[in-house]
Amino acid sequence: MELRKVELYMLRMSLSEPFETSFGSVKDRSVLLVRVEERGGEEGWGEVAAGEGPWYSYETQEIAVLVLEKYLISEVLRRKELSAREAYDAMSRVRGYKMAKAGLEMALWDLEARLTGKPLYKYLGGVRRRILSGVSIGIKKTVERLISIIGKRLDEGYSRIKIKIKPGWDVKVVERIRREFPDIPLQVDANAAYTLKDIHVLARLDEYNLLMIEQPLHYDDLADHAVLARKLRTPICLDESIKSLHDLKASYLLGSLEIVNLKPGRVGGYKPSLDIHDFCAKAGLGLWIGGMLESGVGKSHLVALATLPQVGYPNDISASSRYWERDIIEPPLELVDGCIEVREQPGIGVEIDEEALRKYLVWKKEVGG
Ligand code: OSB
Ligand code: MG
Repeated sequence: MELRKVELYMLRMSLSEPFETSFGSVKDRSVLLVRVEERGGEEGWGEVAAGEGPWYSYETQEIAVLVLEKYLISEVLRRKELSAREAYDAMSRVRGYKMAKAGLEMALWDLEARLTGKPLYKYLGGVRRRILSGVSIGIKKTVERLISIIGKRLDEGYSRIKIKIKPGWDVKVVERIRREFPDIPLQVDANAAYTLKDIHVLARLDEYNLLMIEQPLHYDDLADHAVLARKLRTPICLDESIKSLHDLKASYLLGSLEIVNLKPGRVGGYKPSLDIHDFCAKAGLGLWIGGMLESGVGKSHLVALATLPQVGYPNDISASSRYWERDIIEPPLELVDGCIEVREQPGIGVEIDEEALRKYLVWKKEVGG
């Protein structure tokens, strides 16, 4: 695959409702896209999952642009016969910056799949024609407001509800949800808001038949998660803590988790995601695909990843309309019987809605070439 150029697009989009987690609230969201083009003119698209500030991860969009421009794009451009599968290792001289790497690497996979005429999901080894779609709901002003939003999402047909929790917004909220909706598939995500001192609060969640508790403790603390896991019946799922296969192996040996929330952006792209997938399959760990409020470009990539065989829980991949009034892909992602149907067209299977792209565009630049 010989590349002709790499372009970065910065967009400014507006979420259809604010999203609040234990680390803050977002309403307007910048979106950073990577477009790669090969000699024959075929293109591939990727999205950098980093946020504007270093809250979920140390990575930010501004720094991702810098690292891509200064270090990563040149590593890829100077290798003439680079395949998508080799791209992650080709960037290994750069430590960290997984989200910047993933934006570029995943664009290359999209391009390579398009060149072979295959849908990306098949190219990755996926086996599903539809993926289970869950919805992640932020912290709300009141519990009653949350209850009404959950009701609306259930009416829309989502396969599972995830709510964000933090100290002071946890057991009472879950108790109220269970009173209203006793049997729905429900899970909680703390985004690292607790410590082992809160073990008694977290243990009370065991009463509510949750699918899992996601990232209750510090984003780097595998040991404390192992201690907590021994005290809880509810399975622990790790998100922030798993930045690589190395982290996953250590977590597995320690007993820190039973389930992995896999976000390709967090681990550096498809190559490391496939390695993590295969490890989960061998070790018998649960697996599902998480999200970062991506645009339709990023979400279409997540759909492809969610077709892999070990993925066994609903994913944080909701319909376009759950995030945006107007998404940037054609057609937008839609919910059908609690699922999103996987597209059979080449690559990620959707086209860029050029008019929407122009509407949201803040800047665009070509790098290298
Ligand atoms: O922790 O899973 C998370 C969004 C931004 C940053 C972190 C997380 C999330 C979500 C949203 O929960 C999932 C989605 O994209 O639907
Ligand atoms: Mg999470």
